[in-house]
Amino acid sequence: MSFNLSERNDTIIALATPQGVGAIAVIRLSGPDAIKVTNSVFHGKNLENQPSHTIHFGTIRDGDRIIDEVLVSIFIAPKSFTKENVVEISTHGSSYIINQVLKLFIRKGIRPAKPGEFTQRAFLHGQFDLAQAEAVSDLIHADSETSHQAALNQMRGGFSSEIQELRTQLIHFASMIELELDFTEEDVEFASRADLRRLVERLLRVVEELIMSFDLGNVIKNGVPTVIAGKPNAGKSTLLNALLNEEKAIVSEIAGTTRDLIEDEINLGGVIFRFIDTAGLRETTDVIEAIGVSRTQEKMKTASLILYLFDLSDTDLVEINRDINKLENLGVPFLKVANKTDKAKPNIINELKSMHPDTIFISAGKKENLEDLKARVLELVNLDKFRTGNTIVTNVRHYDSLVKTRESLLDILTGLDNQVTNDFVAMDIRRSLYYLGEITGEITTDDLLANIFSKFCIGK
Ligand SMILES: Nc1nc2c(ncn2[C@@H]2O[C@H](COP(=O)(O)OP(=O)(O)OP(=O)(O)O)[C@@H](O)[C@H]2O)c(=O)[nH]1
Ligand SMILES: [Mg+2]
Repeated sequence: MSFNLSERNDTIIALATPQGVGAIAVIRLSGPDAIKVTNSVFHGKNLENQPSHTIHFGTIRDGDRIIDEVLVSIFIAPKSFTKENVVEISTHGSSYIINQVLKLFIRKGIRPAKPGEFTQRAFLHGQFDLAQAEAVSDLIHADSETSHQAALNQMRGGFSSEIQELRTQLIHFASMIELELDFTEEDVEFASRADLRRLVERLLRVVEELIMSFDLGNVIKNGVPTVIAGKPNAGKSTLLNALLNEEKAIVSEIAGTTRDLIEDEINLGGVIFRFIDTAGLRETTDVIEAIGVSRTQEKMKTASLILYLFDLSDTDLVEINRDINKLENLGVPFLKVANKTDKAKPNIINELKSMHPDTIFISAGKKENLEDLKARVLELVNLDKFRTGNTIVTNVRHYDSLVKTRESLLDILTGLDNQVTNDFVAMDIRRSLYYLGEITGEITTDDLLANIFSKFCIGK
């Protein structure tokens, strides 16, 4: 997909609400002819004489034929999302009506919008920068409170303004050093090398922090990976099903039922968790099961959280202690979950309570005490981290640019250490500026733009 200049100046149309039947649907137009062409098919007031930000009742007609009774909202350039003339037509939500209206406008010379074209126009007209435009897409796709918050912060410019400010300071140094290049004979120093070093070190700290926030951002977007692990028959699949309220995984009394990883998302208190049911951990001669077991072990290493499940009806405390020891060495936070309280061996619960007071006792089969388990899961992921208004990088493209920025910043420092000549320092600074600019869109190629906006849906 590419956009040429003439395409950027015509008037576009798309359905802005989801496909399918609803009470109402909103069709949006943007471009110089949006109001004029709408007026030519609208019966009611003369829309071309109306002030911006007003709503008008009337009918859309194809010749004499009434297609629908509608409400038309008018936004006059530049006071609109795209900074162009924008019209939003609220029709009744039938796909027949929507198609009739779209066809009518296309016959009148309006072009169907490409995916993300409304947002792209907003970006091209300076409504917001690229990082913010991408946040619009994240916002549309956000399905939990925390991912919504992260996208909202980014769209409001939290992320961008931080980058902008650092970039401005660095530009200042770049210009000073470039100036020195013009005075090489004189041996002057407009830009203090000590100040430059301090700025670069500060920049590095911010960039490092943003890079680190990416892991957290990823978790917010894709869910906290939470592995349910334990011996065969501990009740792992039963627990997954109970949490999901759905028979997702096969449950049976045969040890070694689950072989593949089975996963699904659950929203707990506004945070998305990705629960992963695994093959029971044991030595096995079954080739397929062995592959499952080794996948489980891999998955445990990369998890944010492990639920270590064991069976109260078939428990060996020595074995449990050995497993807990292994988990402690793995370094991933874990919860000790004792399952099958409904058929626990005598005394075992009291013994466990004194040995491991933090054990959570549940019955996955009878869905007992699951609320307690959920609460402990939430506690463990340290919600404060998720709820801060802090800047969080959630976008792979930004992460990439930040990593490259870090490299070039480190190059500046190495250059300063080795007292390289000015033109080398200037070059490294320019490189850092370039990568920082990539994030906010000051430096873009058409390919990059097309790539970003194509990820939107039509009508956005
Ligand atoms: N009484 C009782 N039985 C349970 C409970 N939870 C699970 N079970 C039973 O324990 C057996 C094993 O359950 P699964 O969920 O398949 O166990 P698993 O850990 O997934 O086993 P693998 O996939 O083989 O590793 C099944 O017969 C379940 O019905 C419980 O809380 N109480
Ligand atoms: Mg299973």
